[in-house]
Amino acid sequence: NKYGLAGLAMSAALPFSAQADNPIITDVLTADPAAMVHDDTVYLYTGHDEAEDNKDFYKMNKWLVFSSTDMVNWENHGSPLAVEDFDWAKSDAWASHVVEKDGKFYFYTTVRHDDTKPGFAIGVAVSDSPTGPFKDALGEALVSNDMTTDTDIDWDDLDPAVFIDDDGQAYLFWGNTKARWAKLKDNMVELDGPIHDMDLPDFTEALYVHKHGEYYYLSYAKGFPEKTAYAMSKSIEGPWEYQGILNELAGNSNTNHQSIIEYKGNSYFIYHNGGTPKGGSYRRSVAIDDLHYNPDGTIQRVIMTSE
Ligand code: FUB
Repeated sequence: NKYGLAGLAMSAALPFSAQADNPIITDVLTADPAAMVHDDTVYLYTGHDEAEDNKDFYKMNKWLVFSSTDMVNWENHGSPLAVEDFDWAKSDAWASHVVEKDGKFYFYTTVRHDDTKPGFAIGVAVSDSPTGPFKDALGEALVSNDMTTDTDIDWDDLDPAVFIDDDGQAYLFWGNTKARWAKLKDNMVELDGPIHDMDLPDFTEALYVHKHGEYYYLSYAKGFPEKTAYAMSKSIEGPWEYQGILNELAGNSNTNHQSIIEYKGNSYFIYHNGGTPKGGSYRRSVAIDDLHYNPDGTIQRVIMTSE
């Protein structure tokens, strides 16, 4: 039991949810979780760390997808998409996010552009099934860096997160060092209108947006090594009011990439740590802990569990 004896005593009084021990998947390395609830099932999309050693840098070539209907047992559906599926990309299957619209599934993801453009870019692939296979929707990047301004860096176009509001309008959030957002057109594969910058304290990367009750929540990786911080707003377009730290440093991983969902009446904070034997910053595994809201809409700090 992840809460041990103390947990047994607490569970009589507190609404803890059922879920697997952390890390939730131990037979393959998983990173950068992005979860989607569809048809009463949770689909968990992850990157796949292939580095042999934590002294190496990230070695990531494809994404994986898992599903669960109880947050305890996870079925592995293999790889729905790989870097090689984007003709214009050369490496780095980094963080992604998948959403459903009108029966189609859109897989937004970070890759490194081939040598025709500098640095990272965001691609989008599409499928009729949540488990893929996904196909490149555009044959080119959705967002890529043309390095036209003095402040452009070749790391700034990564870590996409898409939020579809109650009125059907979709928004793309992304960035490293600079936090950005833009509307998406109805076709989900073109930006609609200008790119906006956001000013978030000590922003690093890993933007994620969700809604609960009357509030929108913008969470992100802060500083480095990363903690997860969050801000709240009553409008998806901001302004965002900074609320503080949501999750502390994730064990022995420098990064701490979150996804937040509600499923069967409980809220979950999904992230990665270096929790398997030989785990670390380049050998990460997905973990899940409970997330609790206060009556005023703020979120309690996540209590990370490791067994
Ligand atoms: O997995 C590679 C990168 O590390 C991701 O894009 C970032 O969010 C961080 O988790």
